[in-house]
Parts: sequence; structure tokens; C-alpha cells
Amino acid sequence: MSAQARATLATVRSDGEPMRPAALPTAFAPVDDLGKEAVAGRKTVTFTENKAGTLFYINHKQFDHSRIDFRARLNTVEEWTIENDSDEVHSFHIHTNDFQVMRVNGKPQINYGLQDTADVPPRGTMVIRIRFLDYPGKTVLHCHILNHEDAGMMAVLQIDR
Ligand SMILES: [Cu+2]
Repeated sequence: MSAQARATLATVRSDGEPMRPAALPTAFAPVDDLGKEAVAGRKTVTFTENKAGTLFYINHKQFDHSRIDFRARLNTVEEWTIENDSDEVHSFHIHTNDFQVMRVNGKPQINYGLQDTADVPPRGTMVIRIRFLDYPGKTVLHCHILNHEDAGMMAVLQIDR
């Protein structure tokens, strides 16, 4: 990344009577736990890149919108292993259905609820569970780092009835 000149982006000013801070909630709605669900399928998603760090791949392929890379069935739960076979972080992101992070580098994760993006550490692995709800059809998964997805790190998932 190139060095950026310092610049003022915004000046925030506050006036008037000070407000009392709102109380934070002490209880949260229960979250779905996909760890208790039967697993209907397993997939491996591997992030790699070329030596120069200019081309990016999922399962050794660059994005092709006309190709279906993964298939799943509606209303099932799958367990996916996301592998990062590179020396930098990649941020796993999937559209349409959110996922639960189960383990990162083998370490079980606390379930704070479903999410749509999670970092996969360099040379690391992340295991997720995902329930395919609501929408049959095509969707995409990709690295959420913009220049990685633009340079190929994206794949098509077909969800069938
Ligand atoms: Cu990436």
C-alpha cells in the first residue's frame, strides 16, 4: 500500500445539554446453534494466490460467472472448511445465507450468532456451518478484500430445491 498524505476527513462538534448514556442491554436473544444440527454435506474452500500476489484463486480457479463451483440443497446445513494456503489474511464472505464459525485453526469458537464475513488466518483454517434458507438459485462467495475478489477470488454456489 502506498503512503497516504494526512488529511482532515471530518470535524465533529457537539453542544447542548449532555445526555445520560443509555443503559446497555444485559440479555440478548438466543442465537441459533448450528453445532447441534445434522450435517448434510461438507466442502473445502481453498484460498490461494500467485507468487506476485496479483492473481487470486478459490480451489485453484479464478472466478468464472458461467461456471458453478459448489452445489448445496435448500434447507440443509453443511460444514465447510475454509483453508488459507497463502501468507496473508483472506476474509471469507458469502451472500444470501449467514454462517456460524465453529473452529479457527482447530480452536472451538464461541457462538455469538451468525455472520456473513470472517477472516481466515494466513496458512490457517476456519470451519463454518451454514444453513441454506429461503432462496434456491445462484449466489457467490468470495474474499471480501476488494482487490482479491476483483483478481479472481470468487466462486459461484448453486442452491437447489
Ligand atoms: Cu483475500
